[in-house]
Amino acid sequence: MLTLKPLRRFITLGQFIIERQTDFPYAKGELSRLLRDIGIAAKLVNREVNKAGLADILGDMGETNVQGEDQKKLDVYANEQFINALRSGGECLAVASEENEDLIEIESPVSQNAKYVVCIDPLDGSSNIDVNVSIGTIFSIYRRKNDRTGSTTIEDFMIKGSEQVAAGYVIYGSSTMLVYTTGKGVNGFTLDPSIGEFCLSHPDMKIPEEGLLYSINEGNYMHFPNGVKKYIKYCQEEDKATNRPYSSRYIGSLVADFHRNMIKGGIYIYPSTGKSPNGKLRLLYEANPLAFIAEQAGGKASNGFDRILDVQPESLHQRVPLFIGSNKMVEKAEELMRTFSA
Ligand code: AHM
Ligand code: MG
Repeated sequence: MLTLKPLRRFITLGQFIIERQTDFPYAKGELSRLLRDIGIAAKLVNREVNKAGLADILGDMGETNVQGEDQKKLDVYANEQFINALRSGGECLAVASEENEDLIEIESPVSQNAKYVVCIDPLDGSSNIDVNVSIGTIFSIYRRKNDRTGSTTIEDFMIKGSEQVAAGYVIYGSSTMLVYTTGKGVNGFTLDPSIGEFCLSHPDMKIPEEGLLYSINEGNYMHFPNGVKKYIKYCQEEDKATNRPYSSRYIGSLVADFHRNMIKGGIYIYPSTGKSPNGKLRLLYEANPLAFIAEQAGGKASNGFDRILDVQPESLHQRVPLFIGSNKMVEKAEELMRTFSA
């Protein structure tokens, strides 16, 4: 008699979201649908990202000079896809995007009862597109305060990161992954191109407490605060007990640097520099969502002194210094910041 081996069950993103729906405080399926909409847009963006290098030979960018124009178009394309998905999904009231100066209010008949606002960097690290290096999407979801009615304003976005209800990123890399949290741990899904589904591949992700990698653009060294200079020296010093020197790894694509450090253990730093006193990265759609994920995975995210998730936003495109990754490494960097850069 033929005995069938039990099939290993694979779980798609859609199934997982539905199974976990009861974890959410409001459990009416709205947040699940919002996450599903983001997953769908991510697949469309992934399809175009994978074709980026073909733009020249296929000529699908028309008569424009593809160099430079091409990567810009992919940014715009990603922005449009995410906004369209959120608009037609009906669960989102307004979007703050890196690509748009002002917030985008969603006025659609299906969004009358929407309760969520979304912050998004549709295609981060886009200068890496034309050299075929990983790029990403980062998103953050808030529930609008109950007592507010009428049109959405900037006020609806001036909420501390600690109040995010969900956050995630998509990495378009050697494979494409979607990683997200709703405050109950972090789960990662890899896109299986043969079936076009994100499948659970990294359940309950954890950042190692300690790591051996540090990621920072050392070209800006001269302009770093003293605390950061001391931390870099600390990473480079020889010490067998703590496995130093650490290795330096910097892709220049935040999602990719963060993702690698989350899996292997490490720290990513974009500090203030002489030129930009608040660093380069944006609080609402870069630092906050990754900080939420880092904490949910057992790591830490700081501006060098304080928890990122406690920073009060004051504008949509506000910048913030970012120290993020393995708990012990961020703690050490904070200690040196307090001692040498307070
Ligand atoms: P972007 O939003 O314009 O793409 O800029 C953000 C990117 C991050 O992905 C990356 O970590 C950082 O900028 C790299 O900046 P730098 O080239 O100054 O090191
Ligand atoms: Mg960005």
